[in-house]
Amino acid sequence: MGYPKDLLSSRSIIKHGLYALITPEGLVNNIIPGFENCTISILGSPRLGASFVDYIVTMHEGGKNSQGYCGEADVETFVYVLNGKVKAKAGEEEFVLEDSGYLYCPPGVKMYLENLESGDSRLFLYKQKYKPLEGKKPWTVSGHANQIEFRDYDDMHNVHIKDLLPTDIDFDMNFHILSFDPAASHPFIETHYQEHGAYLLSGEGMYNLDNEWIPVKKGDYIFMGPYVHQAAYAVGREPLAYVYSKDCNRDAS
Ligand code: UGY
Ligand code: MN
Repeated sequence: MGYPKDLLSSRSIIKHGLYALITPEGLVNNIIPGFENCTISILGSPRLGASFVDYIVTMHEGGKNSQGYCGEADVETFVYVLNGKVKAKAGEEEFVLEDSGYLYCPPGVKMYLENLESGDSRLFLYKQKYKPLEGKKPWTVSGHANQIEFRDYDDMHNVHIKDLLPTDIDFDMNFHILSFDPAASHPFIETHYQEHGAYLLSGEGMYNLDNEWIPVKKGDYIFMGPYVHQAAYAVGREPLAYVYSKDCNRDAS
């Protein structure tokens, strides 16, 4: 995307272990072995204090990862298509993902991606070490978020949420989309054990991080570490919406 890059300003804020706002102007290209014809930036990672890794991936024409991504016995992966069209495989199972399409690969299953566009496709990619639970095993999940109905968030009619993965105890995390109508807000400032990595899909707003109100907008990425104060309200004419991960279904450790 054509974000202006200059030496005079940056909206990014980095507080290791606590939170980070990573804006698109400062992103650089990172080579990830196995990805061909792709421009990739690592966002949240253990170096920032996250227990997961998030990436923004631009797959150019012919972009693919022929050897497959991850597949280790204890690593789960998730991909969300921001725009474009990709062939995505979980092992041998094949899916075609267009805008808002996503795929979750359980531990031990490699993720294969191939751009089907003659231009670019843009993806939000995630991996995390899976926390096992005796007798339980998550499974491959795919869908398109824009085919899932929103429900009211916390009994509020102007804030909406949808879950992208099953809520079964087998899963140790979920991806959600949270959307605030213009002027809507969280009902309170949250402080909780779980972490988030959030990619802003639309709109503009103010985000409270560690009790500071910070302007944010479409294209920004936010890492929220455990317990950090967090809340948002939308400004402007479009809903403020983001896709984000949240760990769940496991005891504190
Ligand atoms: O699910 C959540 O914890 C979510 N409400 N957090 C957030 O939007 N920062
Ligand atoms: Mn939260």
